[in-house]
Amino acid sequence: MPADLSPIDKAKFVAAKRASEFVESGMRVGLGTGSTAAWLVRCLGEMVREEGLRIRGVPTSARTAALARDVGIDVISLDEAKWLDLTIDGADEFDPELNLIKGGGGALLQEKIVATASDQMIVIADAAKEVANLGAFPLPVEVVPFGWQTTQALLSETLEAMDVMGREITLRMNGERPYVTDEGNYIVDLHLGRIGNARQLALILNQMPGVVENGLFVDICDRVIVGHGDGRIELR
Ligand code: ABF
Repeated sequence: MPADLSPIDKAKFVAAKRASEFVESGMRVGLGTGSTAAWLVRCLGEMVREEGLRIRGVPTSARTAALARDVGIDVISLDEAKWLDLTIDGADEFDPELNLIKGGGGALLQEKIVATASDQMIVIADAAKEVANLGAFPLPVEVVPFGWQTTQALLSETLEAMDVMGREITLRMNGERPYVTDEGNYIVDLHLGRIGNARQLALILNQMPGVVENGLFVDICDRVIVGHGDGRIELR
């Protein structure tokens, strides 16, 4: 374990390290985005360099692709891989049914495509990500820039009739400009407070014109590895 890690980084590292033990030579592995997933990429890179691990990695963002190449992982596209044996990624929240909110890192579209194209998805997370109900973390929704304010207004109308507490919708910014995803889209964050029915909300959101994808991962995650600041890990 790297020296001088803060408790939160130690929690992320131990979860990532445990997840790396599920990776075997010959696998096509989806590589997540975010600080916890970055620890996984570093762990796998060390296994490639020190133990001769042979894997092909499919990144879920340009920044993960750059890190994976830096540490010596053979990076291929999802089209080259066609299907994945395992995807390991972070999350912003997970509930008792292992439903997730993801996208705080702005990579939800590629993350959901890659996770869905995998035999198994493992989430690695520090303990603070575990919640009884999803929704305290603002739900990211990827929208096309064309008419995004109209899309925002339609989303607002839809939320009026939904089982949610809050209805504020904010455009994610990068300084003075809108944040732009790897696909050139915008992200709006839905400040819902509590989501009563994640499955229903996910379906309704994706039917709306202008919406590309949402950060609710329902029935996709198979296992969560929870890391704690004292080095303990738990499996869900
Ligand atoms: C990524 O990891 C995103 O979907 C999610 O928002 C983020 C969590 O970031 P971190 O691991 O830095 O807490 O998969």
